[in-house]
Amino acid sequence: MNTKFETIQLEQKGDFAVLTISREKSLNALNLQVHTELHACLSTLKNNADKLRGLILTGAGEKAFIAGADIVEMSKMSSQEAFDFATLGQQVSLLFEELPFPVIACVNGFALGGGCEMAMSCDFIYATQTAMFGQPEVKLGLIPGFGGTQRLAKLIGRNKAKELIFTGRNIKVEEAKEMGLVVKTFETKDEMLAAAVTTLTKIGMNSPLAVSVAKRVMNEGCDLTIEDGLKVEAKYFGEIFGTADMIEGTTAFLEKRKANFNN
Ligand code: DAK
Repeated sequence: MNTKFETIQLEQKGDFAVLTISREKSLNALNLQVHTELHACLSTLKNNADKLRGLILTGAGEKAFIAGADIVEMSKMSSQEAFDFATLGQQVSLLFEELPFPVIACVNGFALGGGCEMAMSCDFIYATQTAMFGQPEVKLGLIPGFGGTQRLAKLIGRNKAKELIFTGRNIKVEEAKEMGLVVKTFETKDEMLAAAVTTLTKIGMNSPLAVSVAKRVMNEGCDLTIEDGLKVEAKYFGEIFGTADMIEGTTAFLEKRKANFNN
């Protein structure tokens, strides 16, 4: 896998990888280069998915996860460049959802605008006590453009999302957790990263196929009516039947041993 990038770092640790946005001087703001490199990196991970069981997304340093789209760069964009930038950003957010293994956003410090949106395109969010979330785009005469109007409403409910997006206010980690945006909080970044590895290790002991199918069904089905969502669930439930992982999992249960999904 090509892991040589300038604005991001990909570090593989056994079955897992840690992807770090590395523009610490600009609080890891997302410019075109970050998006271009993320797109290349995530496409490679998607095409080599059999080599990984999970991904952690975080920001370099202690102060920010991602402080949003790069306002300096964005302010100079033409309408066409803004459209291309938004399209690439949206493709990146979809790539996180399409990866066939879990992705945990580990939020340290500011996750604003495009940063909050990037975290929401991961499967779930861990955060430190210093984390701060917000969609301040309306303060800049913009609206969220990397899926924030959609994903935030789906995650915390439309009314709460409207209140956050219309006011553009930042929220501290306690409120983000209370709203269901954040799953777990930690004192330090190191503690959070270690916990994310522990969680991915636990998930990694389950059937990788079943985890990836569960992710796909939930991403595809959760926005449908309950009837249509159940149809998606039944379709994939049928497809997973008779697979090597299903046979190993059920056989191990009957033989009173731990399943080994590595074969
Ligand atoms: N972009 C570029 N540089 C940034 C930045 C950003 N988003 N955020 C911070 N920086 C830079 C600062 O300019 C400063 O640089 P120097 O002056 O040192 O060169 C450095 O990072 C440190 O920041 P501060 O000095 O401001 O640090 P403070 O602790 O005082 O404040 C802060 C931290 C996070 C509260 C503050 O920096 C801040 O408010 N930053 C902006 C946060 C923000 O508004 N984020 C949302 C950006 S808008 C779209 C698709 C997507 C989007 C839009 C459209 N399409 C559909 C077209 C997404 C939009 C956004 O994300």
